[in-house]
Amino acid sequence: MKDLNYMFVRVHYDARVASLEPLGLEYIMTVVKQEKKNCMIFDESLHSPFFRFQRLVKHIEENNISFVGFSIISYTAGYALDVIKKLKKLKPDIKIMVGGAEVNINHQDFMIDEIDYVYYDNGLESLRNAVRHNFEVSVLKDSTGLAYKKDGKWFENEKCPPISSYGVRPDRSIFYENRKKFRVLAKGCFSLMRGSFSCPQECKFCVSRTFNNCTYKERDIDDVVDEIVELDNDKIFFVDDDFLVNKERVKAICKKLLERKCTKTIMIFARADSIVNCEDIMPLLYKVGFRDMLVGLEAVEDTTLEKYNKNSSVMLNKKAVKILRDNNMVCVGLFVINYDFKHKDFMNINKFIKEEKLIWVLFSILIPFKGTPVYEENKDKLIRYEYKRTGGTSVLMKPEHLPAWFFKMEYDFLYYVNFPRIYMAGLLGTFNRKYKNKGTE
Ligand code: B12
Ligand code: SF4
Repeated sequence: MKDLNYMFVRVHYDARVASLEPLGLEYIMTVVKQEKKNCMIFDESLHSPFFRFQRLVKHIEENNISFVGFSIISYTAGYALDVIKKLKKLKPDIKIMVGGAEVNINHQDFMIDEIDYVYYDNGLESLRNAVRHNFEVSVLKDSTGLAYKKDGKWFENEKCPPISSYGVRPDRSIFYENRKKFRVLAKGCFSLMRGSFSCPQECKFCVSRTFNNCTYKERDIDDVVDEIVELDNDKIFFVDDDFLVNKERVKAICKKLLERKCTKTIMIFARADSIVNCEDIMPLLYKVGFRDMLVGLEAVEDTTLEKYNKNSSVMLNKKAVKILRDNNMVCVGLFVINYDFKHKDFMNINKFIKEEKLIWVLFSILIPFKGTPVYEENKDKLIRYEYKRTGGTSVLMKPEHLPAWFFKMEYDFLYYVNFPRIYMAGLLGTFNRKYKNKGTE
């Protein structure tokens, strides 16, 4: 069979808060290139919002592409499926594959006529093997985490066991060529890194924990440190769900970064209880360059945290915020708006933000993602559950105490009250001035 020419697409997304490199596709690019095949990434968000489909087709034709892979998260799945259907109609010979977070969790939803391959494996070795053999059916039948068609009928394979490494480094050429276009609101240009897989906790609304067969695994410390040091950017954002899970490992990473005289600014996700557990090493983390932690505070009532099985408490949340404040680190408070909220609950969130002096905050209306316990508990109550409404800003269930329009208004109000402060911080350069690691401490 003739070699395929590959293009991997990230469809456009709402990049107002953050425009970030397509790390998942950068990993895939490495694997495909290592198999000596032509491969490119097409990131729609880097281009103008006009004539998107025409541009995609132009890129396919100009580069003689015969295989298109789409990266899909729930929020972008509806749009991606529309594009796929149009593309398959226009160019029936092109092979189409899908992968990404939503596909990983609900792969059967993508086993449709217009798609040829569905990829939901934990690692990338199965993909590598398929690429090496130009997707021959005889190879696909043993390819883990991959669904394919034979004689018009779908076949699906089990995922491989959990992984602790992709075994390769991401090909970041798209990032280096478009640095100016990748940035986080009010903070600047961050590179993404992954140091671990999945999360050991079991919050009922969360999809991240279901990745990697629900098994938390860590990458080798030296490998992580090497990547941090070698990366050509002074700001790094770890996408690990809780970077502070394993205190001894964090200490070892810090020690090695100090030895290597690394002076980068690092942003991470961290649970409140992990921050509290790491209180004594916060000065060390600061010294290394950890300046910014996104913390899933979720709620300001213990009863709500219990409903989510968050395994945390408001007291712990407050303690974590204080620890970060005392150590001169940014706490980005992530809040979830529950459908049982009354007016006072919205007000209490604002009160909490004020009292705890939080500058950076993000709010999401609870998304009952398919594949989570929250979805199972509420699937009969969902209103217009469509992919494009899973961005955290849509009302997907009837609020228990407020009319839906008023509930949405209360939610929007949280942004109106809190975002001017963040834009202001951006204008004043607060992040770089106060928090950036200047390597002098
Ligand atoms: C970075 C990030 C973002 C960025 C970039 C998003 C984007 N469109 O690319 C920003 C900040 C903009 C963002 C925004 C949002 N995000 Co986000 N985000 C992440 C995060 C933290 C890391 C993603 C990442 O880089 N992972 C590392 C790489 C290596 O993994 P990967 O991308 O999954 O790719 C691997 C595989 O999936 C696969 N793969 C990926 N694509 C493809 C394609 C093909 C063809 C193949 C074969 C394989 C393949 O290969 C890769 C290597 O194994 C994840 C959390 C997580 N744990 O992954 C959430 C996550 C993806 N986001 C999520 C959500 C819900 C959102 C938001 C709706 C915000 C919200 N309210 O929660 C918005 C919506 C986007 C928008 N604004 O338009 C969900 C998606 C849930 C779902 N069911 O799909 C996640 C999983 C977080 C969560 N636990 O809820 N996000
Ligand atoms: S701690 Fe965060 S990543 Fe882990 S299960 Fe809970 S919400 Fe998901």
